[in-house]
Amino acid sequence: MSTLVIVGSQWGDEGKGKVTDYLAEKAEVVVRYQGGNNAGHTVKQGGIQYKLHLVPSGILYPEKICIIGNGVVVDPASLIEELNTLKLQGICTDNLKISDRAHVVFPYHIRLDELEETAKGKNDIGTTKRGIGPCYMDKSERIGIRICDLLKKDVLKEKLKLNIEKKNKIFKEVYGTDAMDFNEIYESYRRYADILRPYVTDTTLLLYNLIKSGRKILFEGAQGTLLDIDLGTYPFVTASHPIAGGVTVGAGIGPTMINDVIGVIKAYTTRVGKGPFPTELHDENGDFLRERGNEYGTTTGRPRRCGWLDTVILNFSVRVSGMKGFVLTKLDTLTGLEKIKICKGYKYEGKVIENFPASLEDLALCEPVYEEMDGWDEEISTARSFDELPNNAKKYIKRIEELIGINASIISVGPDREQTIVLK
Ligand code: 2SA
Ligand code: GDP
Ligand code: MG
Repeated sequence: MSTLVIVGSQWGDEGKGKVTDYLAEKAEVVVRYQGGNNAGHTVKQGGIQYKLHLVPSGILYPEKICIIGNGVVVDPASLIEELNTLKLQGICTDNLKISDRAHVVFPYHIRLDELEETAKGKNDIGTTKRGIGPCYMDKSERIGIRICDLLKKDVLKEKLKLNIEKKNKIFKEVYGTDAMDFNEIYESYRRYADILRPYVTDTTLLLYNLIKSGRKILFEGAQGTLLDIDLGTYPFVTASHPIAGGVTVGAGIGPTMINDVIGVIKAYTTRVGKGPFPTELHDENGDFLRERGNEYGTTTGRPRRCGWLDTVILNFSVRVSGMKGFVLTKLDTLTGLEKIKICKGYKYEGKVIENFPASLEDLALCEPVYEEMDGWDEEISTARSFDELPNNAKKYIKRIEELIGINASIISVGPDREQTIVLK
C-alpha cells in the first residue's frame, strides 16, 4: 500500500499542480478530493503550460488514472470545457473517473456567489465566484444534486425544479433580481449528463481496489491549509477541507489507508482574496515577488498578495495535516533579493507566540517577529542538484527545516517539470 497526500501549506498556489505532475511519473493514480473549479493548478511540460481546474494533475500522462472524488463539487460546463481544451492540446482524457457522489454546481450557485459577495460589500471574502460556497451549502442543507442524480433524467427534473423554485424566491425576495429559467438549465444539464456519463463510476470502490492491489496513489489537495473551512482563517476560507484529513471523507477511504503526507511550501507567502496575512508586504519587495513570481490568480487572473515566509503558519500546517516532509517551490523567485526575511513568531500583547491564533481579532494584534538572512544573485533555475545552489540558498532551505522540524525532499526552481531538484 502506498498512498501519498499532497497538501498546500499556506493559502494555496504553492505549486501543487507542478509537484503533483512531477510525482505522478512514479504513481499510477491521482485523486482530487475537495474544492472545484475555483482551483487553478498549473503544470508546465516541455515549455507548454496547462491550467487545470477540476482535472487532476496526472492527466498529462496518458496511462495514469485520474479521479475526481466525491468531495469535489463539479461544474459540468467548466469540466467539459477543460476536457475539450486538453484534447485540443493533444492530451488523452480517457482515464478520467468522476465520482457518482460528487455534488454538481449549477448556474444559480454561481449567481448566488456573486450576489452574496456584492451584498457583503467591503466585508466580502474575495471568492473566485465559481459557485463553490453555495454548492457546498446545498450539500449541507441536503438539497444538493449529485452526479448520480444528474444522470437520471426524472430525478434531475424533480430535484432541479425544487431547487430552482427555492433559489428564485431568494433572487426575488432578497436580491430583487430576475428568476432563472428551469427549462434552459434542465436542457443544458441533460446534455452535460450525456457527455460526462462515460466517466462516472463509484470511485470509492475503484480506489479501494486500486489501493488493495498495491497501486501508488497521489491525493492532490486544492487551495491550502489556511483556507480550510475548519482550520483556516475563518470566515476568509473556502468551503471545503484542503487538509490531509479531507482525503478520508473526500475520496471515501479510511485513515488507515493513508501512508504519507507532504506539504507544498512556497519559498515566500501569497494569498488571493481577502483576510488576514501577517507577513504581507506593501512595499517594493512585495511587488518584486509578485512580478518575478508571476503571482496572478490561475483561475481569475487577480493579483496575489505577497509577503515573507511565515513559519508560524507552516508549523500549524505541519501539525494539522501530520506532514512528514515538504517540497519547497519557487525558490528561484527569491533570486536578486539582497535580504530575505523569515517570520518565526508573532509578538502578541508583549509576548512572542508561536501558535497560530484562531481569533482574527487576536491575529490582527499580532506583529511578525523576523529573522533576516542574506539573499543571492545567482540564477538558480538551471540547478539540478543541491550542490549547484548558492550557499545562501542552501542556508535558507536548512533554516526552514530547522524552524518547522521536517525536511525538504524536493526543491523546485522553475515551473517546468525538469526544473526540479530531488534531495532524497
Ligand atoms: P471560493 O471561491 O469560495 O473557494 O473562495 C474562498 C476563498 O478561497 C480562496 N481560493 C483560492 N486561493 C488561492 N488559489 C485559488 N485558486 C485560484 C488560483 C484563484 C484565482 O489558482 O490562483 O485564480 O483567483 C483559490 N480558490 C479559492 C479565495 O481566494 C477566497 O479567499
Ligand atoms: P497551485 O494552485 O498550488 O497548483 O499553484 P498555481 O499553479 O496556482 O500557481 C503556481 C504558479 O507557479 C504556476 O504558474 C506554476 O507554473 C508556477 N511554479 C510552480 N513551481 C514553480 C517554481 O519552482 N518556480 C517558478 N518560477 N514557478 C513555479
Ligand atoms: Mg492555484
